[in-house]
Amino acid sequence: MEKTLVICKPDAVERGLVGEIIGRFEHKGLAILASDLRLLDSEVLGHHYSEHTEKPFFGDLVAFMSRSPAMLLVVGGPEGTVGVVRTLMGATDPTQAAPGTIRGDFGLAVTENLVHGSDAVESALREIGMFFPELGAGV
Ligand code: IDP
Ligand code: MG
Repeated sequence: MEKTLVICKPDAVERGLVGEIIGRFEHKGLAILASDLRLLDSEVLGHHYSEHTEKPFFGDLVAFMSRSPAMLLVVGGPEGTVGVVRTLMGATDPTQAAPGTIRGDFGLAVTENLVHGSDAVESALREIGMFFPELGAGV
C-alpha cells in the first residue's frame, strides 16, 4: 500500500471542513489509516517545511499553521496514492485551483489553503515518520 501524510490545516478545522475533506478521500476509495488532532509548534513546522525556511512567506506560514489545532491523517491506497491525493487537493493557490478540488472548492488565500499532502513517496515516508513515529514500519 502507498501512504501519504495529509494535514487538514487550522483553517479547515476552524471552518468545520474536516469531515468534508476526509469524505473526499473516502469517497475516492482511499483509506484513513491514522488520525490525530494536534496543535503543531514552530519547531516541528520548521522541520516539516524545511524546504521553505528561506521563503518570504515562511513566517506567515508557521504562524498560521500553529494558531490552532490541525487534523493529521495518514491516507493509504494503491500505487500512485501520493499523486491522487495531490490531485484531489488542487493547486497550491486556491484562486488557481480547479473546481472539484478541495482548494478549488473551499479556498481563496494561498497561505490558508486548507490541506497539506506529501509531494512524493519519499517525503511521505519522512513526514509520516516525523508525525506518527509510534506507527513505525507498520503504517
Ligand atoms: P503545497 O502545499 O501545494 O505543496 P508548497 O509550495 O510546498 O505548496 O508550499 C507550502 C505551503 O506554503 C502552501 O501549502 C501554502 O500554505 C504556503 N505557501 C506557498 N506559497 C506561498 C506564497 O507564495 N505565499 C504565501 N503562502 C504560500
Ligand atoms: Mg509542498
